Amino acid sequence: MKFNERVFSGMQPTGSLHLGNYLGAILQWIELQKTHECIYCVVDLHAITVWQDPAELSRAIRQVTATYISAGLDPMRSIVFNQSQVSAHAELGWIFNCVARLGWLNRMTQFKEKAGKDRENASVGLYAYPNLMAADILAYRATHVPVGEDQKQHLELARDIAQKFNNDFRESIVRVGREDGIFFPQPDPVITGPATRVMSLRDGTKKMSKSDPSDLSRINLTDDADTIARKIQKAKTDPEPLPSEPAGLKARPEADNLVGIYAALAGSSVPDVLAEYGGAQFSTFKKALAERAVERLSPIADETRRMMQQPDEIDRILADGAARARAIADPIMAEVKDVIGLIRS
Ligand code: AQP
Repeated sequence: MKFNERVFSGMQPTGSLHLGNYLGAILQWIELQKTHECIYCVVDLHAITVWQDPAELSRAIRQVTATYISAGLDPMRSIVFNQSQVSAHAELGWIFNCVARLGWLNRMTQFKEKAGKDRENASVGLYAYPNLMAADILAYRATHVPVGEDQKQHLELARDIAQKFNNDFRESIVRVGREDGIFFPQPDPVITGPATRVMSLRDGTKKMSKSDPSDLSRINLTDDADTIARKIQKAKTDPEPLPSEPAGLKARPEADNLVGIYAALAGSSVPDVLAEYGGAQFSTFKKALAERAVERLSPIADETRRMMQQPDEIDRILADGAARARAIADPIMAEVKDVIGLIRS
């Protein structure tokens, strides 16, 4: 069966969204909503795989929602909601815990990074996180998932889960009326943002991340103009001037990262940026980069702050999105239960 194209993606309310989230994912989300049916989720059930302060979690769910909309997502056109309001995610997540194999999850590098040395003390949820992510996508039979580079492995796992479910239940899938025996599509990652892997401003070999203890490592989408400029000014660099060709960025991770960010923000390319700034000192380049970043990002921060003054309006948007999401996911979940042989009311 040919599945209709449908886009799903989400972000965790584990802190303020940052430049990596914006360039790696949100910009594609905005493009895709012009041409596709899109479902954009605040994945709060993923957030609680590590400890979250309850009051801060509620605030972060609203703030991520406000940032999505301030950055350009249209909640009338796209479905915008938080994951825990739609029970299909948790239900299908459990079913996928029973489909996925331990060996598959043992290979997930993000779990290894996030659990670190204290693996025995990590939550079971953190380990099973990729199964819930597969459920997020497949509860809507989504076919396209715009993400940053770091999510590629999880997407491959989602494809494996879809395939195994289709194989394990083939006869039953045919019995419920799907003659080709294919129940779930194999979702495709869309990793085409202007900067699919934005690195930390303090260490060009580490991904820019919400959970980095140093706030100087990232530009938050809620930072004001002065903070953005200060963080760029303090960004780690090396003593050499900028090269004139991309080959000169090799083995210079911090320079590579800053030039990539500039190109992405300016809608230009790395060779063009180097043609303009080759030979320049970082002090000059950082000033230009800060101007670009402030011009692009501070309107998002201003609008997010304005929206956060009206939490009831944000909650209304989330409730409306959740109702529209349930209208898609609930019939699919009913069919999943029929396929598995679970009795439903
Ligand atoms: N540095 C990055 N560069 C490009 N894309 C990125 N993404 C995240 N960081 C970068 C993309 O943003 C989307 C949402 O990510 P998430 O909120 O689900 O969590 P994450 O990937 O784990 O991001 P963080 O910032 O590192 O969060 P914490 O620290 O809480 O784990 C995804 O599409 C991701 O690829």
